[in-house]
Amino acid sequence: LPLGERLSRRIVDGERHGLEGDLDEAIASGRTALEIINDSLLAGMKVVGELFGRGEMQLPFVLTSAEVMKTAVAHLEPHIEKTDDEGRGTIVLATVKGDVHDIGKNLVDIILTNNGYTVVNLGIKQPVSEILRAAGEHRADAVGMSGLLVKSTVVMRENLEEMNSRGVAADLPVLLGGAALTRAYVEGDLAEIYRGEVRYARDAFEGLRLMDAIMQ
Ligand code: B1M
Repeated sequence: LPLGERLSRRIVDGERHGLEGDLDEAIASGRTALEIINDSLLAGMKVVGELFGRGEMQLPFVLTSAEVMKTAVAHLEPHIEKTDDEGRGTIVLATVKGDVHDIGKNLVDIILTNNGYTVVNLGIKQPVSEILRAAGEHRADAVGMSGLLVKSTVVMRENLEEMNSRGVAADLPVLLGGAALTRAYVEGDLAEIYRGEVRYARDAFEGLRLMDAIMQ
């Protein structure tokens, strides 16, 4: 198999043996770390999601694929382009209550951190109380919530309502991302509810663009 397809295949098969060698070869061939992540690794994760969704892959194998994905991203991280800027702003980032998916959130962390933002990454299954506590403690310029489950879209709405009732919305722009969300839901329905700014980020790069806009 060509190298790109081999890397996708490694994610689907959860095959870690020889992974680092293939990643080094891809870098040496002139592909950037982000191209490798976007074109090969995420393509593999997409197949995993489709197989799982069709009942053709069992959960433990999905978990193994996710672990190989994380190993690959960690191996590539030193190669990801970095700006010299620092202190461009602070964002508190979390996967919402009830949701364990964190690969996308951690990519957002890497992209923002490498572009000069301070990211307070709280991890997974975070209740809104914890997110707001951290936002206060770190004087965050924005809050980013990730969630991949359909029920996480409901949790996000409840979180925004809680932020309204605590009176913090006007000062706390919110970025939302994750596979179960749509732009129409976030920038239509949720924007109507939230008494501050709430925006949808399709991917980590849109998260960066939105953060840049917030800080302007
Ligand atoms: Co789960 N899972 N999973 N899973 N899983 C999905 C989400 C699912 C769509 C699979 C499917 O059925 N086809 C489905 C959800 C269905 C639904 O809600 N309607 C599902 C399910 C059902 C479940 C369980 C309930 C299964 C079970 O237990 N029976 C369970 C949930 C547990 C829980 O959360 N309470 C579960 C568990 C798991 C694993 C633990 C095995 C593993 C996660 C491991 C981990 O993250 N550490 C896992 C995985 C890997 C997936 C799929 C296959 C892949 C997700 C992924 O990492 N994608 C997923 C299928 C899919 O998404 N279609 C699936 C790659 C990642 C880079 O993409 O996170 O979307 P993503 O991030 C993108 C953008 O969305 C965006 O940027 C990234 C790209 O640049 N983005 C942001 C994300 N967050 C952002 C935040 C931002 C900005 C952009 O700003 C704040």
